[in-house]
Amino acid sequence: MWQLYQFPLCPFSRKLRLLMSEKGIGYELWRENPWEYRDEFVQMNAAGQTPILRDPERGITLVDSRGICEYFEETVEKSPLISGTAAQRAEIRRLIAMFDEVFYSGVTAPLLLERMKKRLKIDRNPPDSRLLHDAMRLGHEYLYYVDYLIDNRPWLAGATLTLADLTAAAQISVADYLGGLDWSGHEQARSWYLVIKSRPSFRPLLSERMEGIQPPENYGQIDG
Ligand SMILES: N[C@@H](CCC(=O)N[C@@H](CS)C(=O)NCC(=O)O)C(=O)O
Repeated sequence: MWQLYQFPLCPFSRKLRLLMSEKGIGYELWRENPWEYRDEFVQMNAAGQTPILRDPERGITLVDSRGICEYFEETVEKSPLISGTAAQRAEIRRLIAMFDEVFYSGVTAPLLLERMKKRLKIDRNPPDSRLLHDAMRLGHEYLYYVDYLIDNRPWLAGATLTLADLTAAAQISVADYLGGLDWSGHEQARSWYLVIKSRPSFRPLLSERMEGIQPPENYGQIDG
């Protein structure tokens, strides 16, 4: 059985959980707070980041969500999530990079800092309202971009559900948990997100809580 080292609000671990669940791959959750730099954890991943995926029986340790997702895409045929022509696969990967890199650094990471790490005293610096404001404004811009994509395609990267949808939804779900997204005026983005939230793969994420931090009331709702 795979062991996934993660904490509830790690968007990269969420993406991986969604992919594994869509592909029917079993795993158990192992709680890891990367900021504690546990010796065994840093030995597994010198970068000191979650997620890490481990199968002790087979002696396999995989690190970095993108590499791990590609590993399963190559080894598990069920529910392909990076498929189609080379151009279509490039589009899927473009959106994955956009949400994993730009959305994460501009929206999710500052929200995690201000609304998780500072509240839980993991980071002892004073609150920075400017940082929070900029992150929320950028989040709003991204919801416009999702509106635009969904105006033109059924799913973010094209005709079918792909890893681009799971990646975007994983990042967005963490920003939403932390109260960082204003959905008003984003009907297309909202309807896309509701469809993803309703999938069985998403349900366990929605019911999970980070200790000491409660999400807004509508975070777990799947009926609009
Ligand atoms: N490129 C990595 C990024 C992983 C990452 O940034 N993880 C964050 C948690 S969301 C982390 O472990 N940060 C270290 C910390 O918070 O101390 C991946 O895709 O797995």
